[in-house]
Amino acid sequence: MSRLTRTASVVALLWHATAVISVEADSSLAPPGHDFPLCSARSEQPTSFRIRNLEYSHEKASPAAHLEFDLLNNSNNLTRHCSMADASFVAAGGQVKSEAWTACDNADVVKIPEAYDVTTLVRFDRASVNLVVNQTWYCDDVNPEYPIGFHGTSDDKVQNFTCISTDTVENCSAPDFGAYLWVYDRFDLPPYALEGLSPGRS
Ligand SMILES: *[C@@H]1O[C@H](CO)[C@@H](O)[C@H](O)[C@H]1NC(C)=O
Ligand SMILES: *[C@@H]1O[C@H](CO)[C@@H](O)[C@H](O)[C@H]1NC(C)=O
Ligand SMILES: *[C@@H]1O[C@H](CO)[C@@H](O)[C@H](O)[C@H]1NC(C)=O
Ligand SMILES: *[C@@H]1O[C@H](CO)[C@@H](O)[C@H](O)[C@H]1NC(C)=O
Ligand SMILES: CC(=O)N[C@H]1CO[C@H](CO)[C@@H](O)[C@@H]1O
Repeated sequence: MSRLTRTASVVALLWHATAVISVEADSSLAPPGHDFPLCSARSEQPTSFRIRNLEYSHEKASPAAHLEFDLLNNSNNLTRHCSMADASFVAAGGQVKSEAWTACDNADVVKIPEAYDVTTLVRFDRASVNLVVNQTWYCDDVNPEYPIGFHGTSDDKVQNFTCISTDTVENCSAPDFGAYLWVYDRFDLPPYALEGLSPGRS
């Protein structure tokens, strides 16, 4: 990376980091669900997502399809409403990139580890009706001095996916379902990282 590119990235990072700095100063900006009772214990046992109100819609003239659902993480009782449009959600046509991930809220994912945002990434293959959800979340319910981050994933063929199709649009929905959530990584965060209470920090 050239010095100029590096400077530009640092500037971009600092711009995004404004919110991060206030995370350390304001515990009300800690990631939601972090202090939910038994958050850590549940995340270390077999856990699950609950996926509700799933709807898929593709206007056939459009290169992208829309997918939305509510996602409850049963470890910390946190619900995310995911609403996304992406070309990778369209069936066939060779458009599907197997490694395409779409952020739950369709936003760009900014990788700032210190932000400790709950991030949710989604992959949906219309042909096989396979839905993969990756989420990163945080717990410090046992002791705020020892916060923990978790990476988990679910991978399911959506059951009873039912569609109404016209010449111009395909609309589909599915009944609510529970998805096994495999926690494939657990990582320790710096002391009090989620609280902004670290001694010596202002
Ligand atoms: C979980 O979240 C739901 C909806 O946000 C809320 O009604 C419920 O009381 C929460 N459960 C617990 C145990 O806090
Ligand atoms: C999604 O989860 C899988 C584990 O099933 C992991 O290997 C992969 O790196 C994750 N991808 C992203 C973009 O988080
Ligand atoms: C799918 O439909 C079948 C038949 O109606 C039903 O037995 C099954 O429980 C449904 N599965 C889900 C996840 O709703
Ligand atoms: C498909 O869904 C869209 C958006 O929800 C709706 O406006 C439209 O009427 C639906 N069309 C059919 C044929 O169900
Ligand atoms: C099936 C399952 O994991 N259910 C749990 C969902 O999460 C709530 C709390 O968020 C627990 O009370 C349930 O046992």
